[in-house]
Amino acid sequence: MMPTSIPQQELMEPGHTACQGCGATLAMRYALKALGKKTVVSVPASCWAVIPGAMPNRTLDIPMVYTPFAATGASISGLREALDIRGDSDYNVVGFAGDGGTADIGLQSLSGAMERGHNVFYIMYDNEGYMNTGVQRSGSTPYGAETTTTPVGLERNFKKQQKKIVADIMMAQGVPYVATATIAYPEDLIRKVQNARKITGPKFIQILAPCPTGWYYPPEKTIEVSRMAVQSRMFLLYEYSEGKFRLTKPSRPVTVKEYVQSQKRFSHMDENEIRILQEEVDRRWGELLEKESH
Ligand SMILES: Cc1ncc(C[n+]2csc(CCOP(=O)(O)OP(=O)(O)O)c2C)c(N)n1
Repeated sequence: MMPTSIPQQELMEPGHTACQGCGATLAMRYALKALGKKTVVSVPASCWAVIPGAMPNRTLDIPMVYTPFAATGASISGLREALDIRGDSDYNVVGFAGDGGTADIGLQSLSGAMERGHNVFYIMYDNEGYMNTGVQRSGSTPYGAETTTTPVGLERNFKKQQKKIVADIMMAQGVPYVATATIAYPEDLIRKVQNARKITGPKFIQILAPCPTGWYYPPEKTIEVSRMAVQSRMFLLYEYSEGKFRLTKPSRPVTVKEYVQSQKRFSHMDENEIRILQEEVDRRWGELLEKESH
């Protein structure tokens, strides 16, 4: 049973084609609960372009537009303006894109849509890699992770760059509503989408969506891994609304070491590499605490 604060309406049906334990399916399911039936979703090339299934099957009880990989921001801009001209201003227009489609190839299109101030939602489901095409690294992949384009092997060629955090970029750009969420905390996720609905203008939400296939952990551990990401502060939950910033403090903190040990993508990391990751986590935590105090 869902807690009563969570809308009972289901706009995602069973029978999708996602992997077992897919975090991205829950991200969509919870987001749609908060958005409601009057919603149009634009999805670029990604896992979510495949999850609804091939015609005549479908998984979503709302209209969905398939969009070129780089064009989610442009697509939702056009959908919004067209719906407004038609008098359908009460529809939510939502871009729902992966981290590759957001942090990398779609960033200019996203930034443009936000800057023009369209009344749209952009939801980035962050599985920290290009998962649909076989687990390649993205800008949003964390430091230390092994992917198929950062294979460890003898040269220890894991990802050497720190995670690019798109939500932080959106705050820096002055987007009126920016939040992060993850599927282990559905009430928080749904409340944030509901809060975003109160704002007329661009809204950006980044949802961490663990991926058993690409992070190499057993599928039944998805919620646990999602929770540990928050408790280890590897993924920080925050809400930035019209200039006010609020950071969630982990209730049962765990170390970055405990978090990385839960997934095989980090299994090659030595003490020094884990320390580099922990230091970055501590640095960013300090930075965001400081931001909250202003
Ligand atoms: C212009 C262009 N380049 C490459 C592709 C191939 N492609 C399709 S999905 C995808 C990966 C998407 O990654 P992400 O946005 O992170 O979503 P995920 O697959 O993880 O859900 C790629 C590279 C494409 N469809 N179009």
